[in-house]
Amino acid sequence: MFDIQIHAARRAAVQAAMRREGGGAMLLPAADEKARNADNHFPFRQDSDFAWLTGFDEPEGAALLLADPAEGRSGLVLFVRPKDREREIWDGFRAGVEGAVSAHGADAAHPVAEMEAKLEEHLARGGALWYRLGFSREWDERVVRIVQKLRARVRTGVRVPDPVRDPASILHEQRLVKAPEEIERLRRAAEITAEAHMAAMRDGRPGAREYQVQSEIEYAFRRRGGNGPGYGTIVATGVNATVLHYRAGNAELKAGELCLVDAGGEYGLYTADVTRTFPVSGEFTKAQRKAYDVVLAAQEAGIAAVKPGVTVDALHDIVVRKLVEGMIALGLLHGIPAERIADGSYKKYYMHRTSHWLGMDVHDVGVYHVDGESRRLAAGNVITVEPGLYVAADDTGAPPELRGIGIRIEDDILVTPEGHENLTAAVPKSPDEVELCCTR
Ligand SMILES: [Mn+2]
Repeated sequence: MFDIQIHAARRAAVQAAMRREGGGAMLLPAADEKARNADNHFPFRQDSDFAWLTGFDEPEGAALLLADPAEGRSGLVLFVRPKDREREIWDGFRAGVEGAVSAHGADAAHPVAEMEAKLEEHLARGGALWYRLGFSREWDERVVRIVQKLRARVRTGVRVPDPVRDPASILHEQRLVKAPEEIERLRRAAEITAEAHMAAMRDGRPGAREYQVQSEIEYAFRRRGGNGPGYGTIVATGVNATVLHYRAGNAELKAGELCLVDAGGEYGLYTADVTRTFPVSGEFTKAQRKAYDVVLAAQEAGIAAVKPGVTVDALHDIVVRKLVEGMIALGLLHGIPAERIADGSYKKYYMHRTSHWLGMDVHDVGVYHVDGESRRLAAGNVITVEPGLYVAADDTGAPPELRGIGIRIEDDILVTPEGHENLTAAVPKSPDEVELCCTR
């Protein structure tokens, strides 16, 4: 992950925030290996919170972070898989309890087999337990068991964690503001993703299948040292582009169709999230270009507005306004923009939100509302701007040449002190650039 000092500094900041809120201990489970079928597992991906805090990249176990460690101690306790010569021959290196202490800055480490008993010891001091309920049933039950065991011992002087608080209010607030080393990872993810999208435009020709375009994209991710896609790659040609969560299937790309690609490469646990829509033939029809220009104008207006202090809702409103003006110009809606915005009829063609946070998770952590109001952007936030226009194939109210097309354009925007920086600006976007890339 990152240098050990970076994770140590993050933990110190989290501990300081915990102390401001009354202290206690934060319990973060590591990700487990997930079964795919029979005795096969999905490729391992560490839990983002756990990885952000510890930098420890092995499955199973947990981290316990004490708000108030003794002088000279880090306050980090790790529960890890123990060294096991036999298992390491089959599955690879394990840091073990020694490595968790020497290489990862833990005060102490214990094998996972002792986790429950050791957690009980650590949590017998009372105080807040920062633990995210409702994420893993197995972990929820473990925490309940520990609390029950401690309660049964209260007459011996032990205390019970109280209250149980969501670590998100501390951890996710910090993850929301990206540090320079995180922005560097996002830049690498963006670079790899730009190459992948250009490959898709180049190879997404008539006769190609969606899965072939997907394979070009994911080849580009991996070839450049990325982990692979940060989320399920969408390659949707023709009417498939009107299905918002369509994955790459086996449909054939046909001349005259638009192909929508929503794909982002993950690099060092940070992911890009980019959507482009290109003409399979290499050339937009007149009607397609008009519709494309509507989405592009909305997206550019949204990006232009990104700066510290602007709310997430304000971005959405700017984008919706532009889209609705365009929908009227295209003959999809009638009347005046303010009325169509007020009655929500545009949602037939644009039904999703414009932005989400981006980082280690594609829909990254961080609340969108603060004190009941839309959150204001701050320097270091990374947000997507992704307007779309989707016309159902059977929409008899729409001009025939627009039926069955889906267009979305999405970039990853870093909020800077001065305004913003488009991290994914290298991915061709103007219709001329896109056409050029398609025919190269
Ligand atoms: Mn997105």
